[in-house]
Amino acid sequence: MSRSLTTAFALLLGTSALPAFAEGPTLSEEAFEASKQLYFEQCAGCHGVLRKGATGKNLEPTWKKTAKDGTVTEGGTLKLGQERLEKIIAYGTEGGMNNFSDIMTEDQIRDMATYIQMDPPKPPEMSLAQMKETRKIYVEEADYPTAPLHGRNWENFFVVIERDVGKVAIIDGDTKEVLTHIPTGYAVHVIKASEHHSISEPENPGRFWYTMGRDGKMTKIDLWQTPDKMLVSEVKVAYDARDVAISGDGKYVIGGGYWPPHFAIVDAQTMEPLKVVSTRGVNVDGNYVEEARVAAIYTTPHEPTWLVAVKELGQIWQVDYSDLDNLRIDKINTAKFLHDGFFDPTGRYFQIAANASNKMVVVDSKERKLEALIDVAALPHPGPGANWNDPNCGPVAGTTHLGVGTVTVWGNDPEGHADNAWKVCYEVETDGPGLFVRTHPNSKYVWADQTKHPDPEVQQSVQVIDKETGKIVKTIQITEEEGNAAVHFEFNKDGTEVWVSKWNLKDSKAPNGQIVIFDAETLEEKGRIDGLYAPTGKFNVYNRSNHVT
Ligand code: DHE
Repeated sequence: MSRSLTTAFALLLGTSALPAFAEGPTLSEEAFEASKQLYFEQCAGCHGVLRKGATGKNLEPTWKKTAKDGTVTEGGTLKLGQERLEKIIAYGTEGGMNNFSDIMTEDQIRDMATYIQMDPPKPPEMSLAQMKETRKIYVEEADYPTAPLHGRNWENFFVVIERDVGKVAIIDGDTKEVLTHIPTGYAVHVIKASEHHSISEPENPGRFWYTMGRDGKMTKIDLWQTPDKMLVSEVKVAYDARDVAISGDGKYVIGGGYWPPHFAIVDAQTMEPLKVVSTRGVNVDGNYVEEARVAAIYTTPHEPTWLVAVKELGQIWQVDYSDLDNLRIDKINTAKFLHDGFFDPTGRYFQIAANASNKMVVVDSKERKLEALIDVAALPHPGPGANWNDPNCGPVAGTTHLGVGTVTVWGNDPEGHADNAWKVCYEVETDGPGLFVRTHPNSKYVWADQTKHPDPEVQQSVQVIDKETGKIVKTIQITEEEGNAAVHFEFNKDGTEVWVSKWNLKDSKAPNGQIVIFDAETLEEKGRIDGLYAPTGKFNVYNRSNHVT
């Protein structure tokens, strides 16, 4: 790990001294610091830096919870004890937690089990002034080209996350050439483009891309530049973050923090931070939440707003960017814990997973209100999501689940098919729990991965569902190489190809990852793009800037 990255983590993780214990589990200072860093890298995303739990369980030494109906429950890692905790970390759980025996050494597992029985250190805050100091400009605005500097079909470029080396690759979707590997934040999570918008849209939607690293670093990429100059600027808006979005008019970028729990609004042209808003608050159950993290953020296609999912509050905040000084935020009560979502084909309804509630939440961005809650299977996780037409239910959408091998499909056309709207149309049983589902309007099929299944053979294969019959028509083994998983899909611009990542989880800093390309019609493999570093998410320029889901 680089020195600057280590410093960034040290900052995130706080400098509080080793908690003193009269009795009870304890670690040497060195082991405590190492576990603190490993916890951030591997555990904090699901369990939270303060360990109060979200996608994963609460990991405080002791906790007491009061439900809405007044029922009190108690628990904690101290109660579970060293031996049980080591087993859970090593082998995972049936509830969807990964096994870490492949990722952590035995000593690391032992120390982690002890670390989580000690009080969590609290990380520092980040002010607007601190964000401003981190801004870097690599290409001056005056040097932005007025037309693409390469003769390539940039609307069919793919922007690909190379997770473990902190880079994104730009791949020409026509020629399959990897044009460049751009340095970004650590383990970029989401990348978004400027998009078409019905009220006021940016010039050349899809030209500028903004990445969000897990370390809160946002980078701006210009696809009209020559590959060596595509990185134009960057700024850090948090210590730990996941999502980013651009305003419909292309003027602002919003970045959401896991820690500090806030969102920051940045000038999309200059990357100058303009405003920071805390997301701490009172959740849908009436309890104050300090670690109220920002999960998905989306631009609403027909309103001058963003939807900001405040995970632990169970609220979607509809943030109106038309007047930053008098920021209007409509706080929409939904369900916990909000995670990932996607719009319906009209761009009015936002469908997002509340994974701890086993529900899909639907928000009406026109009325700025909750539209529906749909009961689905355990831990829904749609990723980019999929919308299509079903012969019986009309327009539908689907999600994979982290907890179970099921794709749930629901009606999503309240205007044309009111009887089916926001009701489950059917479920498809897959071989294993997955992370991502995806389709394209020109394709007959919906693709689902099974990355969360502990059995390598299942984890390495994906399943294809026929939109007409709702049945699985093909299971495709992407790889049989040990330590590799198949993950995430993206179609090319015209929907004739499906790109799947082969992600080497064990040796993730080497250029041994691949993108495997399939013919979207015949489902036959067309070829592989080699030389990629831990490729995970892939984003096609045309599809993402034109709301093709
Ligand atoms: Fe993700 C999207 C959070 C683990 C790859 N992930 C998102 C989004 C959030 C999120 C909030 C945005 C959703 C949206 O825009 O609708 N992800 C988290 C976590 O908190 C979690 C559970 C644990 C963590 O520590 O981060 C987590 N995610 C993972 C992974 O393990 C994956 C497979 C690899 C990785 O990078 O760690 C992963 N997440 C992705 C990808 C997307 C994503 C590729 C974008 C999907 C898309 O096509 O839009």
